[in-house]
Amino acid sequence: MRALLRRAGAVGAGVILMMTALAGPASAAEGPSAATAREMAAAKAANGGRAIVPVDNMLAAGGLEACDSGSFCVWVNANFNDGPGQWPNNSNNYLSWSHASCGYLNLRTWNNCASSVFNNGNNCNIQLYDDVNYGTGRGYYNLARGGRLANLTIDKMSDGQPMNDRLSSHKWCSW
Ligand SMILES: [Ca+2]
Repeated sequence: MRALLRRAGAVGAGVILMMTALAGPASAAEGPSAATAREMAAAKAANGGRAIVPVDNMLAAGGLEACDSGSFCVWVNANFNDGPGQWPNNSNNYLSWSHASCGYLNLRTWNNCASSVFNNGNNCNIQLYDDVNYGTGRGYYNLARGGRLANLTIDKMSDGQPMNDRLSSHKWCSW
């Protein structure tokens, strides 16, 4: 009986370990912005309730200027934060392009992850798609050369729905 109880205890510990392992990706999926917000709140509390002014060059790291000339760029968060993922060429499936902070629900890829975008191309407009393989049926968006969208929750695709966390492929010079 005692041995059985010990074994049950071991199984219980195993379950707890498994749950801990599962909690890892879930907390990572909330992205750096939530973590940053928590850190800012903690810093503000530690500073006697006075707001902490972010260091500009820290926020700029990975921002708009990190997008290479000639590339189409995407970021995990609004305002060109956390990225960029960038492509000088077409991409027919963002599942092929990994980015850890996109979270496990997106298989840690750029698929359905972008929240701000920049067409830093040298020659062409670009068409963005909800679907893979440049499919227009689920919604697309025409972005002119030089065009940048800082918050995809307010930009709507052809189906009238916001573009945030939907992009799955893009094609240059297509409209
Ligand atoms: Ca999609």
